[in-house]
Amino acid sequence: KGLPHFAKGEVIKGFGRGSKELGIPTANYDVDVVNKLPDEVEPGIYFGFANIDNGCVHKMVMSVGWNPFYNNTKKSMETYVMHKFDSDFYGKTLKVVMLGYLRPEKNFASVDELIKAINGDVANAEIKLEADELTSFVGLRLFQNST
Ligand code: FMN
Repeated sequence: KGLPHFAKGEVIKGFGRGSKELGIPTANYDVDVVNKLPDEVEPGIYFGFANIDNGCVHKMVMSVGWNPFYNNTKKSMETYVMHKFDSDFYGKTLKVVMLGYLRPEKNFASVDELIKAINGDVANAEIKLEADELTSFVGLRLFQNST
């Protein structure tokens, strides 16, 4: 419900756990972008496409909610862009289109299990985003325009 959802905003610093603890760097949006998320887009893990500063469009997975494993107090949208980048994207513009829902956010007994779950999400997203009706989103004008 509420999909596809388009979002655009500057990447801000999260808690920095993504890259250090998990080895999975996530790009965080500020509250203004999070607040634009319609209520029918429930917390959970989503897949779609993303780009940075109008660059190449890559697959992405996004966690929406409160990260029960870390018990965050602020709702967040954390995007893992499925591509190897040389540097971080703080201050850059992240555009995303959320296309599908994978699972609810869960709590885990260990960081290892969280990492396993995220790797599973990436594998699922990889397959689902190959669907013909979704690949057309790669060419979206949103990703090219500098507006
Ligand atoms: N956090 C949870 O507590 N439970 C989850 O089920 C969960 N699933 C995630 C799935 C994906 C695909 C991603 C990218 C993140 C997920 N997270 C989940 C959030 C991570 O805990 C979070 O990205 C990490 O704490 C890094 O946060 P930071 O950027 O604020 O440091």
